[in-house]
Amino acid sequence: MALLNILKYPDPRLHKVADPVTHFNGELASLITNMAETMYEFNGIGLAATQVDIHKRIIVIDISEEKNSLITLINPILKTYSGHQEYDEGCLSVPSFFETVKRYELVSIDYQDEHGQTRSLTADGLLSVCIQHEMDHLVGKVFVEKLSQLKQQRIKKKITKLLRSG
Ligand code: GNR
Ligand code: NI
Repeated sequence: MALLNILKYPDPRLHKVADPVTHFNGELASLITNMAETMYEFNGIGLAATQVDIHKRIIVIDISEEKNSLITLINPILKTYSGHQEYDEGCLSVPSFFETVKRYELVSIDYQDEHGQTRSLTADGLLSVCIQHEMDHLVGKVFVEKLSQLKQQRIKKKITKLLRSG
C-alpha cells in the first residue's frame, strides 16, 4: 500500500498545468494504483495527479457507494457540454470546506484508459461534476477559485490555520 501526499490549497504547485501522458507502462500503472489507494483512503470520489504533485494528465474517479467502480481517465479532452447544475463541492486539497459551484450538467469527453486505448464517456449528475472538477485540477484550477474573492480569502486563512495546528 502506497499512500501519496496530497497538496493542500493554497499550495502554488496546485496551479501547475499538467502534461499529456505519452508512455503507457508499468510506472504509469503503479502510479494509478497508488492514486486510487490514496483516493479511497481519504474517502474521495476523485483525485487528479496534480493533487499529489505529479503534473501529468491522469485522473481517478469512483463515485460508487461500494467503492468498486474505478474509472481512470488519461489525457481527457472535453468534447461537448450542455446545461447547468449546482452542486456542493468539496476537495481533498481544501479540507473541511464545501461550497456550491455551478458546472455543466452534461459533458462528453474523449480520453485514454490505462492501456492507452482511446475511449469516450458521456456523464451527467455527480459524475459530470467530478469529471469537471478533476479536469480543472489538471489545468491548475481549484474549485475555490470559482467563488468570490472574499470567500477565497476566508478559506485560505482558515486552512492555513488548520494546517498550522495540525
Ligand atoms: O472527494 C471529493 N468529493 C467531491 C464532492 C463534490 C464535488 C467534487 C468532489 S471531488 C473530491 C475529491 C477531490 O478533491 N478531487 O479532486
Ligand atoms: Ni479536488
